[in-house]
Amino acid sequence: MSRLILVLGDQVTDTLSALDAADKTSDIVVMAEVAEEATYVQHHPKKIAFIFAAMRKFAARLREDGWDVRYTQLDDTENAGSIPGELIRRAEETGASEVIGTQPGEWRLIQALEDMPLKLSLKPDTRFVSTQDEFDTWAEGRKALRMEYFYRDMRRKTGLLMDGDQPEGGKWNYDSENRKPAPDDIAFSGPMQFTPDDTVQEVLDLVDSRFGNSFGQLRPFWFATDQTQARRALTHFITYALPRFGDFQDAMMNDNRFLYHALISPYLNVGLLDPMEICRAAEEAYKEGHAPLNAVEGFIRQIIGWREYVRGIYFREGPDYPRRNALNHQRKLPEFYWTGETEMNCLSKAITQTAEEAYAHHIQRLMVTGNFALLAGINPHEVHEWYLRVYIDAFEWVEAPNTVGMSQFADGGVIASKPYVSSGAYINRMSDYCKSCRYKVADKTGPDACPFNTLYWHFLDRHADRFAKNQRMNQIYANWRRMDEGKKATILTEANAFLDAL
Ligand code: FAD
Ligand code: DLZ
Ligand code: SF4
Repeated sequence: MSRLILVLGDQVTDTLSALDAADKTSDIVVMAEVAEEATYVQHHPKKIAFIFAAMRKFAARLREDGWDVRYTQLDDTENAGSIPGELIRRAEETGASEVIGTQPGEWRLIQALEDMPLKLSLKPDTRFVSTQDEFDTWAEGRKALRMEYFYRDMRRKTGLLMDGDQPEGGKWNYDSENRKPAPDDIAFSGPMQFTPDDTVQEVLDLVDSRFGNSFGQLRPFWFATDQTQARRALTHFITYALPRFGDFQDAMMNDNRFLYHALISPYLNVGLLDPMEICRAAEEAYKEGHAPLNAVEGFIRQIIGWREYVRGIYFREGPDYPRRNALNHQRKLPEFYWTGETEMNCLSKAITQTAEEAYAHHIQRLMVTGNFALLAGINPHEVHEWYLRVYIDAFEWVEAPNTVGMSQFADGGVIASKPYVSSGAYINRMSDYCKSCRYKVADKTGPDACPFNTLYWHFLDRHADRFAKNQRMNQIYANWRRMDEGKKATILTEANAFLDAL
């Protein structure tokens, strides 16, 4: 009897474990655009369009390859509205009683599939460098789960940038060379952009009519939506941007949204690109003398280090992870996260860009929107939902550890050894945002003072019980204690007034 092979919107990969386990001659592939996945949070329209287009093109490829694919479009009248609903409908239609899938990247969907009245077999997602067992074995018994040590194991496992059993160049990590401030101009013209073909146009019209009122702009839409395009985008990045990627990895600019970043996370996360394919291409660029070690090591670390590590954390920590709130932050997300209308130029730029591109790079996410939310004590679950909604690459397994853990410290330090907070000085050092801001980054108090400056001390003061004993924060707390009492009182009063007005 035939079985149903489930392929989800972020599983559009030929080598998917569910397809590997299937028999092309008798099994039936099920793919479905469903309201539940498109609305469990109100995704950015670009994200929905990207996923639907990639799904439609992948389904066409599977058909060409001889698979029987039952594909449901969002506006099909018989659409059951959810993945389990569609599987049940297809089971009735075909007489199949068993479903084979690849483990979804979200606890919510795993649970929903397990609750279905159909026999289910979920295969591990093999599109990662490490397995969950490997991660759990690494994590077992460790006092702190620091990414750096996991990353070294991944270097040893893959052999990437290894010289025998030693790291290439003698050091594991070249991050200290990757913190150059914003340059005057950028020689890279940005990621490769694709003109929407007929499939993409059709999806754009559908998304416009159904989700046109969600946060963010659908058009222009230029993302790659199939493997061939994604590979071209990768080659473009390796050729033109990778050599400078490291230098300006943390920089931010008013007039350049992408700097030397790859913009490959959406392609990687839905499976149009494979992590090892990307890392080997980057390593090759180093070996050929095309890109320096600091750039290539920094880039590879993001993929076999951070990306694999956050996935391990998500599945190790369990379904309650996105609800954690270790610092008991309860303030509502300010309205300007949806409009970009704030006089704080850094936030306005990062949010406006997010609305237009469904993309902001790591430091914009961590040290602008994330930093502000943490300093202001915004409820981390609201922050988590915001990130899950607004970015084209956002799937819970990767978004939640980055937001709840790394950015908001809401997991109490599972990921970060100290909170990622900074005053305006950091943003000023790494960007040109402050030059065109109504606030003065040099002012610590007063009507023109940068709000990050007062909020920074407010955060440290209100969480002194937790952080003052943290060795990595000793110096900062010593500075706070040494500060004149009158100045401290002014800072806290002004921060409170700002928060009250939010
Ligand atoms: P580059 O800077 O060019 O890096 C190359 C690749 O490395 C990325 O494509 C990505 O696959 C990987 N990578 C880099 N940093 C990380 C990281 N911290 N975790 C996992 N992978 C990483 N990334 C997502 O893919 N999805 C998310 O939903 C997401 N949410 C985030 C939320 C917050 C609060 C923060 C601080 C970071 C988040 N990140 C997320 C990580 C990172 O910001 C993005 O991966 C990166 O900006 C993607 O752009 P890029 O392809 O140009 O990356
Ligand atoms: C994100 C998303 C969206 C918007 N729509 C669909 C869809 O209609 N059908 C589908 O199979 N997958 C979709 N996805 C991706 C899923 O939400 C994703 O597989 C889970 O969140 C697990 O990562
Ligand atoms: Fe942001 Fe402060 Fe700089 Fe304005 S002055 S851009 S609010 S850091």
